[in-house]
Amino acid sequence: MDRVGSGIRRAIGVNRSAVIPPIVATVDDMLVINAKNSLDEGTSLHIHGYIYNGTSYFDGAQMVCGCSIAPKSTFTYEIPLKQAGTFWIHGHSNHHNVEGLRAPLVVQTPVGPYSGRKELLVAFEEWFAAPVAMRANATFAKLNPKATDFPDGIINGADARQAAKLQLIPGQEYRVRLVNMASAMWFDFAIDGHDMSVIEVDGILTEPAPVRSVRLAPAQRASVLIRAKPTAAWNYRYRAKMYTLPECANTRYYSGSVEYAATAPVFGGPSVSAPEFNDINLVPLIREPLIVPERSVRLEVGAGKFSNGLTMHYINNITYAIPKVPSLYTALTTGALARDPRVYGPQSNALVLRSFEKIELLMVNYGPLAHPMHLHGHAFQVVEYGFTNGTKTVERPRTPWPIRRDTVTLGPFQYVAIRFQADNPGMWILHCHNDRDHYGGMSMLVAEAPEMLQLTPDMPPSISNQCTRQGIKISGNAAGNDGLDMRGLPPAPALINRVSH
Ligand SMILES: [Cu+2]
Repeated sequence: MDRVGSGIRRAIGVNRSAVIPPIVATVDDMLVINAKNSLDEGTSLHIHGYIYNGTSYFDGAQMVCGCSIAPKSTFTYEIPLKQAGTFWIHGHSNHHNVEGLRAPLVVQTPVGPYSGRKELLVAFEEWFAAPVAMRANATFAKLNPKATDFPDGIINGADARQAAKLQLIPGQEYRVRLVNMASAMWFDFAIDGHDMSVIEVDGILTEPAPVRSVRLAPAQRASVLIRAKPTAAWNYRYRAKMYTLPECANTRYYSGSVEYAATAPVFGGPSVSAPEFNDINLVPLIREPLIVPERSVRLEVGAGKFSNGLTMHYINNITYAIPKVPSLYTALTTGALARDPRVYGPQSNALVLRSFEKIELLMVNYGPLAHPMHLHGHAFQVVEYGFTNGTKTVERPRTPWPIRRDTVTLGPFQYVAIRFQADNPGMWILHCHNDRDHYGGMSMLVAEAPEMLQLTPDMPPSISNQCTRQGIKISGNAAGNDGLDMRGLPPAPALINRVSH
């Protein structure tokens, strides 16, 4: 069905609704999702930002931590909600995320530094008119968004041009949760005439940081505190700017009503003055000292022509392709070889981490487009932003306790350094959250402590049942063979030349 705009294409909904309502839960709840796949292809669900400690098989990344849910079958996710904060659930198979299989997940905590406030939720999405397959095939010949390919904005499930109003009660303090569920669009959010302080990014609480507006890359979340006016004399507007990085001429400006009283006039004065938003300046409430890495791994992302004739995305010259055996089963069934990155196949682009290793990933982008890079299984420290073309100085946290988050902007001609400790055994995927880049191959396997995974208790039988139902092997290397024999898998195509976009 056509959600917004002029294009007619498939949208994936849930329970016969194209708009999937937010899920609101309390920390320590058990989230049970009884999923029935009515599609004619496999699907899976991922809670973005959840670390799935001990339950990595529920992470949902297709052919990484298990198989997708077979068509016309059912699968139950049981996820203990250990992390409070603002998250979202989305499809992690095929292109189901950009086809609309996505919803906010708010995990509240009854006691906490910012608990007890009234809450509002503003969820952003974009909707491309062109069918997903067409966009994916057109790939990468012209990645710069053109007018015909620029999406419409969606705010709280509705056309952003008629954005939902936010209702405020005078004198109250509000926590406004912001979720960017878009694939390619950045969103800035601001409210006219109100002071606003960031208190959360990506499920990590922060010291209150006054800002003029909040910037959300695709897949990022934030919470802001706002104090409602003492009287209902005026109504106000909130502002949402939807754009690509770098910005192009199609940037869209949306606004909605911040309403105190139905009949009050709209305040037209200037916005508040506050610092610009920059996530590296945020200080987490729960401080973890700067990690001193034992190893720094450089990851260069980009796009290029490959020897198979296609233009695809890569990390370190490898364009990701899913293996024949889910990587988790490879880790569980190959013994000591599970620590050899080659066992995960020529296109898994595996980085094997030792248990509790302190690691730095230095992500480098020589291209002119931005990539929202996301790592499953961790909230990582953001320790440095800088430019690869030497145009600007580097930015580092102003404190010894860097902000942590799960998605970071790798800007045009920029690098970003992130650090984390390998304390969460699992087969995690690191990927660009722009759907087109992700499925173009800008993705890699972070095989974290496979030897620890081999010691963990058995998985629920429902995990392997989904594989066997679809004829997918659950043992052996990426090709389903013994040792490093990759017969049956295509060899990784070689990068011929980089393309500039
Ligand atoms: Cu990207």
